[in-house]
Amino acid sequence: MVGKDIKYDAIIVGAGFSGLYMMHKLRKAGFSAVVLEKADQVGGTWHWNRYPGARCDIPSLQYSYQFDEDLQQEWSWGEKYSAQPEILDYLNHVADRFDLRKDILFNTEVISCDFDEDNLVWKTVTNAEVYESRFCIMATGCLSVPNKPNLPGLEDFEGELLHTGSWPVEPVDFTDKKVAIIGTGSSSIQSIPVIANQAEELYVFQRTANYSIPSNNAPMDKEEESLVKSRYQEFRKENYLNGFGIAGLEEEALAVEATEEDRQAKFEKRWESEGLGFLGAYSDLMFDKESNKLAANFVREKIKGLVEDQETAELLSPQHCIGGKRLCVDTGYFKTFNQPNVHLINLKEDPIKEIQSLSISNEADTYEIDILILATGFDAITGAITNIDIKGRRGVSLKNQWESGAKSYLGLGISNFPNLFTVTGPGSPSVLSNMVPSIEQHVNWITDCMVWMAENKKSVIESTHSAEEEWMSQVNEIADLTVYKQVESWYNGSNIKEKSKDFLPYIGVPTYTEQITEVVNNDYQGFVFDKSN
Ligand code: N01
Repeated sequence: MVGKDIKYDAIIVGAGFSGLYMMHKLRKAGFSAVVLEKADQVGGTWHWNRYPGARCDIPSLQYSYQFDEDLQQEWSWGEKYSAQPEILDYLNHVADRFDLRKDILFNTEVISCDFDEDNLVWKTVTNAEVYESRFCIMATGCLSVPNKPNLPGLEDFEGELLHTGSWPVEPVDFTDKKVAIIGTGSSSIQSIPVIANQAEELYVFQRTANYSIPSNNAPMDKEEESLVKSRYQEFRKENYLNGFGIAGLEEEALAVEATEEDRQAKFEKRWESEGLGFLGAYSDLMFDKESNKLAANFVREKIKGLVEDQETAELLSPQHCIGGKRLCVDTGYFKTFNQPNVHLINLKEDPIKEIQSLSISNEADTYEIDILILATGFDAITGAITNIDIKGRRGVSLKNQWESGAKSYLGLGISNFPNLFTVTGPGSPSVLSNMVPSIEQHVNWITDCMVWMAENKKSVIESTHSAEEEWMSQVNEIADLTVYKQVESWYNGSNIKEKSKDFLPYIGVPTYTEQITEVVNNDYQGFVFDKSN
């Protein structure tokens, strides 16, 4: 660290979807800003998650920026659901098209951010320099810090050790290799069919079976593309009115009131074509346990039909509420278990005892392997923020403040942390919405706020403790009405032992949108400006 101080209006941490748009928007509004990015290129999540089969499960025409009409008209997606390389190409295109790279510092890891109360300045320390700014904006993503479980003997493994969330840039060749993969969440469910086609043997270590719906991915339907592009702006606006911010998910009918025939027909139709939209077949699937069970039973029956060996089918059949853990969308996942080189190991019955130099053992067996893949998820939603040593007023540490539960007002501001914003932070729809429009909504809100502050001669904004408490109560009250809280998942921190078990995403894009707009209309109610120390 050379200690050279540089003053900006804002420091933006991260050059993924959030950081790139944040930079563009602030620059256009006349603010000086710089993006600090740990990687050597743009992309964020889409840079790090380049495991085989990585693909978005929100339709490409919706998982894209809307801030520039020419961009959304000119860019053409190749498939209904884009694969990771195409999304990364898109982000590179955006970075070039809006000349963003000149304001991004790559290979720059943020270590700490300290608020200097005397000078009302954030000091951001990186592996290279110290930066000074009035605002600090965390565009750090919700799924950026890989969860590496403390498995016995892991440090002794001498083969190739990989994590789906920090996959190497160079392609990994599985040919003639014996491979083990631990975890059966979205990342694993996407990568298993691809790896199984190359590897000599693939051992899948499953703790909890997961629901997955076929993606039925296909080349982009040009007619649909033209239709959407002919009314792109209205289409995007309509999507903000849907619960998850995604088109086509909503139905008003209740599963419990429908006839068996109607349910079978609706579930079948959505199984055949909708991916994540399967859960939109009826409006009560995420609210009523009985309705949820009907949908879950349908998927379990499908698994029985897809997997030849019925003992394996039973093991692959989840027992929790469908959608409680994030629903997965796959390309041939269940059928992969019909291949003779694919083996399912039930960790619930027989956990991993030890990892040795080139093998994994449980009580029953020892599996010789060359490659070990951890598909064990992330320290989600808060991990990338608490990984940075952030200190606010009176030296209060954010990590400590969040130890008994992450609290934020609107998922945008945190009490004791003046002029610090989070893009899609805890308490906002974030991971329970289409991330890209939610990111754009936050970036626009933050920029408008900074412009308003400049126009109204305000230097410092900070959410109040009471606003934050009330907001997080609301987040939890809404979640209480759903099945989300009845399932252990990364939505509620259950995947990380040390983490407080709070449900963090706000469920319901339309009500959220109404409320953040109302806050602005009421002169940023719940925030205070220029509070004295
Ligand atoms: O991670 P996960 P992921 N021993 O947390 C298991 C997004 N995403 O990377 O359920 C053994 O879902 C764990 O088991 P359990 C998407 O939002 C999107 O797959 O805790 N197993 C689970 O099976 C997704 O939800 C796309 O019992 C252990 C798995 O590891 C999110 O990223 C694609 C273990 C982790 O599953 C995370 O998905 C991919 C241990 N010690 C990802 N620790 C898109 O399509 C954990 N597990 C856009």
